Order: sequence, then structure tokens, then C-alpha cells
Amino acid sequence: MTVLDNLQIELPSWAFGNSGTRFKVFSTPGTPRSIEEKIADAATVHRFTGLAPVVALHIPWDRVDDFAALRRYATDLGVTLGTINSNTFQDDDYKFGSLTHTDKAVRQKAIDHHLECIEIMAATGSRDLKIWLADGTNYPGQGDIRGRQDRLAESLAAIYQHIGPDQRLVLEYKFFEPATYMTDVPDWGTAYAHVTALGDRAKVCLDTGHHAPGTNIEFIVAQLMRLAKLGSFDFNSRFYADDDLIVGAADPFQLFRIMFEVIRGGGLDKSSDLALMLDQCHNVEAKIPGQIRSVLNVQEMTARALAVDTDALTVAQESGDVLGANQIMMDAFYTDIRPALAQWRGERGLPTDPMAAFAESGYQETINAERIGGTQSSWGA
Ligand code: PSV
Ligand code: MN
Repeated sequence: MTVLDNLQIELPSWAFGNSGTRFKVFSTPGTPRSIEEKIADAATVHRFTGLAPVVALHIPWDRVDDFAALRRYATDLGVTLGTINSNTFQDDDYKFGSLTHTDKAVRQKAIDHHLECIEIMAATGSRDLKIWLADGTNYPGQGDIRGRQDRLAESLAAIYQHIGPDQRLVLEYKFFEPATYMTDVPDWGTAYAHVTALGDRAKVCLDTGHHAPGTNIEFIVAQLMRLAKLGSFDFNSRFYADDDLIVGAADPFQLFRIMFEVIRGGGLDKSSDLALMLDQCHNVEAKIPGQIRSVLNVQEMTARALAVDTDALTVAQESGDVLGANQIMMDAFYTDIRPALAQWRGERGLPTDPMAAFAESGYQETINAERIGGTQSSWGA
């Protein structure tokens, strides 16, 4: 299981805060009041699974005065700080766009926000700046589609100039929301066009929740990896829209197919620079076990994908054995790999059943008792 040892999953700091829908954000006991407490929870997920040594931050949600100190704090807890996510979707100035806005001053403000994120990356030791834009329009005629693309390209180029030699810019696409008629970076093709124009250190981020129903996501994975332009994943699950559910919850078979293409494309090789991040919100379920479940799901589907007999698959494919080839995939998918994974954990000094071990650890009860007062972190706080 050596390839499996290379699997590392980056946790989103915001998964540990409260979240909800536009109808209601529920609060829960023990919710972090600070980024330090979010990192402590993320480090707990890593301690129980051995799979999640990196924490992604969202700015300004996780802004602190001293990021170098935050980096040391994380290191002391056994994790590092990862992707810096910019946020140009919660400021009144961005009502009609950020990097695409017609007003140069607003575009500059959005560019400056990204330059601040790049400064933060230097202090945190982060490699990736991830950009997702809420930019778009709701009505035909509301904006000049072409002009918005031109301004976007210009703004991204201004940001990319500041990306260091060991850093990367990853551009995330989403086919709708909050805009409903036209989104400025709606699909992988648009993201690919922009990052290709920028240069080698610009890549695409694929959020599994950001596609129309029925989209063949593993095809996009294969294509972007073939083009050396898949920078990172935002893993989650969706039933209807961008539901941000536990990855693998809605469709484990899809996660298996995605991980098969990740492996096929070298994404789990030691030399790979592909970042596997979660982008989830736990609205009604407990947050820390929610994250534990997610990373275990990714590991489980990765192990099943690794169980595909690729030599036999190639023979079946090349001899036109349609049903035989499909059976090879399905045999691996249906293989119950859980006992082998329990053994994998045991051999590494990890709890064989991380969900049960966390429940028995008393960690949740301790933070419920300790985290009294203050303001609970919240998506959008
Ligand atoms: C947008 O829906 C998104 O997927 C982006 O990655 C944001 O940064 C994130 O959600 C916030 O949860
Ligand atoms: Mn995302």
C-alpha cells in the first residue's frame, strides 16, 4: 500500500465553524471562537486518522495579526498551514463584481486583497493562493460578457505577477451561484483558458460540487491532469446544488472514479503537486467527526481505486472486452477494503476505528465545556 501512504488531505478551517443555509445558521457547543481553536480541531482530525496534516485558511475569516506565530502554533500541534483562500464575495463594493468590475477602483481593491493574501502566504509558508469569484450577472444584458472576461484576464495577470517562484495561483470554477444567469468563471474550460494565459504556476481548482447534474467529473480530472493544469481539488458532495456535504456521501462510486483518474494521472505519486482539499460545511452533523468521516471516505475510495487490476483492464480494453473491462472496475469498487485499512492504521499506531476512537476520547466533551463565551466562528463571520 505504498501509494496510499502518499495520500494527504487538506482540511478547510471553515469546516469547524458554524454554517448553515441562507435560512439558518445553527450554533453547536464546542464551536471554535478563533482560528487557533479551528486549527486545534483540524489537528485532532489528523491525530485520529493520520491523513490530514494541512489546514487551509480563508481570508479575512482567519486573519490574525501575526501569521508567523500562527504557523508556529500549527506546527506545534503537528499540522502545517496550506492553501490561502481569498474572499471577494462579502463586501458591499463587490455587489457588481470584483476582479471583473467596471470600476477600476473596485478591481484594484480586489487585486490588493489578493496581494495581501500573497503576503500572508509568505508568513504561513503556504504554496497556493486559491481564487474563487462570485462574479457574474443575473439578467441578460446586465453586463458585457466579453468585457468582463477581458477585465478578469487583466486583473488575474496583475495578481499572478506577485506569485513567487515556489507559489501557485489556483482558479476555481463554479457553474452558478450566487449569480444565476452568467458566471464569469463557470467551467473548467474558462478556468483553463485563464490559467494557461497566466503561466506555469497557475492551475485549475476543481470543486466537486460545482458542476451540473450528470457531469462526468472524472473526465475533467483526466483532461486537466493530461494538460498538467489540475492544481487542486475542493472535495465535497452534492445532491442538488453546491450542498457542501461530506465527500463520498452522495455518490461514493463517483469518488472512486475520480480517485482512479487521479492515480492514473500520477496525482498520488511522491512528486505530485496536486492538492487534495476538502471544502465542506457541516450544517447539521457534528463537525470534527464530519471531517474524520470525509478523510476516511477519500482514503477508502482511493484504496478501492488502487485495487483495480490495471494490467487486466488494459488487456480487456484493447481487446474490446466491454463487459470484462467494466467488471474489473466494478470488482475493485465492490471490494471491501475496510479491514485492510484498519490494519494499515494499526500498523502506524493510529486507532483502527477513528470514528469510535474520537467518540470515546472525550475531546468533544472537553471543548464543549471549555469553549464558553466569545463569538463562535461562522461561515461568513
Ligand atoms: C464557493 O462556493 C466555494 O466553493 C469557494 O471555494 C469558497 O472559497 C468556498 O466555497 C467557501 O466555502
Ligand atoms: Mn470550493
